[in-house]
Amino acid sequence: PQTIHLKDYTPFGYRIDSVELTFKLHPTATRVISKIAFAPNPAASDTRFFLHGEELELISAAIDGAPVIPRKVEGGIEADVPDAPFVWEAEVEISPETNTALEGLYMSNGMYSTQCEAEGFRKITFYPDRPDVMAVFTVRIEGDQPVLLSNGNPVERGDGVAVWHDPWPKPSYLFALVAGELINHPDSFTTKSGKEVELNIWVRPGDEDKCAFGMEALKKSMKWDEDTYGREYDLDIFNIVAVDDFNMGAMENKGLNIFNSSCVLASQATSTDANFERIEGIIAHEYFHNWTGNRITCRDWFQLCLKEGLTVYRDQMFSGDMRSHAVKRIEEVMILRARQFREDNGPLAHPVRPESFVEINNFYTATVYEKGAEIIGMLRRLIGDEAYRKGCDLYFDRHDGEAVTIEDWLASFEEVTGRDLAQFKQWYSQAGTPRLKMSETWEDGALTLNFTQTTPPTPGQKEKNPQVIPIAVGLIGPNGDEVVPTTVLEMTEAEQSFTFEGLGARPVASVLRDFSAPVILEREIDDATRAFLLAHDTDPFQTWEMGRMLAKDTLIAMIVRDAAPAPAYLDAIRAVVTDETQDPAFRALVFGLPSQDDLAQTLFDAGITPDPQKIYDARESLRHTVARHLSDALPTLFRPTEPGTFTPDAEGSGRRSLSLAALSYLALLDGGAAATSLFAQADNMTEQAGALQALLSAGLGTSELQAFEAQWKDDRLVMDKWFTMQVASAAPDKAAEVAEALSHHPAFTNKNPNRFRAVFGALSANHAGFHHASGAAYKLLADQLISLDSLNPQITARMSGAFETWKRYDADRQGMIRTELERILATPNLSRDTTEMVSRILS
Ligand code: BAL
Ligand code: ZN
Repeated sequence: PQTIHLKDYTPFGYRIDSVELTFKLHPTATRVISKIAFAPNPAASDTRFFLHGEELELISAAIDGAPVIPRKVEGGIEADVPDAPFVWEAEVEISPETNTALEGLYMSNGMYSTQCEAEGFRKITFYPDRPDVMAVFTVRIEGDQPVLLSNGNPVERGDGVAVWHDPWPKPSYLFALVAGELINHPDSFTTKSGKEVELNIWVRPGDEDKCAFGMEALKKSMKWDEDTYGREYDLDIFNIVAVDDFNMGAMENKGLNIFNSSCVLASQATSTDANFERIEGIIAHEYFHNWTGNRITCRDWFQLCLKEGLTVYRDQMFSGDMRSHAVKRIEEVMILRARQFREDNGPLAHPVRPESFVEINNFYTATVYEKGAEIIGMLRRLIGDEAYRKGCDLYFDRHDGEAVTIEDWLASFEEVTGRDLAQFKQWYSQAGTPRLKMSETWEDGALTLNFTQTTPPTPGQKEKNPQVIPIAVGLIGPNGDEVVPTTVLEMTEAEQSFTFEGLGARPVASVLRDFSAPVILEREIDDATRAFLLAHDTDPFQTWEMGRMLAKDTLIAMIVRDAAPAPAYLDAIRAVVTDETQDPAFRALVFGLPSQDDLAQTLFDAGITPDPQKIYDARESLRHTVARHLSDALPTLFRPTEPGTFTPDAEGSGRRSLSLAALSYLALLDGGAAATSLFAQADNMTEQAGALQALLSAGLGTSELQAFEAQWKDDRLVMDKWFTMQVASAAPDKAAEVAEALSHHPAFTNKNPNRFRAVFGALSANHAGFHHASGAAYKLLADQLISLDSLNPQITARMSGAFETWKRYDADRQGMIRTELERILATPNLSRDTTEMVSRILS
């Protein structure tokens, strides 16, 4: 397969003045008729007329009305065209029903849906399928489905036909079409300039009672983007459609967002608090793309972070405003460390703006998304809120309707601040997580913080330069009062010191407040100082971090030295979780233990080969110790929601997360009595599933599992939870067996990405089970990936990332994983997606 390089970018030789598409829908023989007005692009030197096209049967083509036979070339067609404006017409046939890759136009439960990002439009018709070619589309859909949707505003609706016109120029990856028997949940929104917008969430019959929460989230997002970024919606209608078979979470197609049903359908009975929070965030994310992605898009796919990092940052801020910034920030850091740091530490490490790719679908990564968002947060921290908003305004004004680059984005901020952002730009080009080492000196009332930064080598990048690191610091006096409030130190050198003078007594430094940069802070700090900061720091991230460090050190000592759990940890955790003055959601986060994967990486970083079984045993042992240590407090902390009072907001969700955290410990002490009774009484999925989870993780719950299946067998999304919970809670020596058995369950299918992930995503997330010494889980996952690849390469490639940490482990495990990866790679006709991923993992 061909490698594509950022440095080779050249503009397309033609611009497009208009696109007219007609779809004559048929499950196996849909006809797509295109009429596209091209004109030579004066800014381009390459005049080759190449149109992408894959899996298309060409019926006819014409240029300015004269039939032509285009030349077939790799990935598409070529034709000789006039050196003046001309009209290209083509008719192609495609087969949505047999499209299991879920890219292009496909069928899901009898409805037609599309997914075009990144390069799916080329499976719909011949077209310059690249983000820098923006055009105005008119779409006619002919089909006997009652609902026929596309982008933009409706212009005609008749029997078996609908015409849509999108006045805003867009790249082909934002094209969408939906046709099916759907029911809408309607509403409306009046924009700040008084424009009335029709809103709809379209779902399959039976799901109409699961739309209200998503609709409220959409209206809040529309208002928030007006208030916070001055961005108003720009069409007469905004449609969201829920689709069961979908590779991603959701897609921001202009005016017609298509959602994985798991990311939009919500109800008290079927969705957990975590589902509600995620749905609110994803609805916001896709809506915010209307400006950051759609009105201003990416010049090429190397700039993916331009829209994704920025839009993730925007949805994070939105969720913080809707819920709690403190809790949200801690959750973001947990995700960043679990996914992005893990990626940065292994063979798949890549810059936020990669320099080459074989298959762009493999770069929708935690690095592009989450680290991309961290970069925006750092930029804002460095320049301040006011300059950030001014820079955004300038960016929107200057580039509306354009396809741009990271350089264009940064130039707006350089202009409003007068700063040179050249060094800052390295965050986009340099892969790897910087290690920030800190030491302190105290002399004559002055505290000096000495920092050094290094970034380890990553694939293709041996040498690293110093980054610009904003380090938010506060100082806490010996009596627990804050003597210096949060100050942002700007580190630009490999080694740099910062002094705070005029201090009466030696304070304790609270460093990297709010996780002000995506780095690993290495600092000599004893348990007493951690406990002090845990009790007195004004920064919620730091207090949580101190608790997490205490937990981690305790676990590492238990794993490495068979030590007993540290009293400092047990006392600290008791103090926080029983402190009624603190937010229950925050207390629940402090209650949580570091993941087994996190512990494995920590051991590896310390030069110790992680033993997954030992990690599992130590964590289980600590769970039992914590349960006994808090046995008096657990019954009070476990506070089920009063029947009939459930609300899916931050307050209710925080209360339940603390209560369920307590329940999972309680289940280790009371033989599952409290969890069994909650399972029977809960009137919401958070507590029903939470109770079942508590039982399963205490080795109980067999009859509840059966009852859960009997109750929910007809609800696909709830059944995904049923599949996941069993694999996630299986003992290390049983995980592969459980996953294998579930793969033969009549409700298992590898054609539905959610169901496949429910079982095999859970298997790879069950650390001790996946890495069990037998190698059974490695082999099972490889077997599954091999059979999935010919159906759905995107999901196969993504899930092969389960093996990305393989070099952490002992020689036996490495040998077994290598065998499986090589077996996958040797599969005849393996997709480009999976070939690239597995080759990178092996390299
Ligand atoms: N653009 C792909 C899905 C998302 O990030 O919104
Ligand atoms: Zn996005």
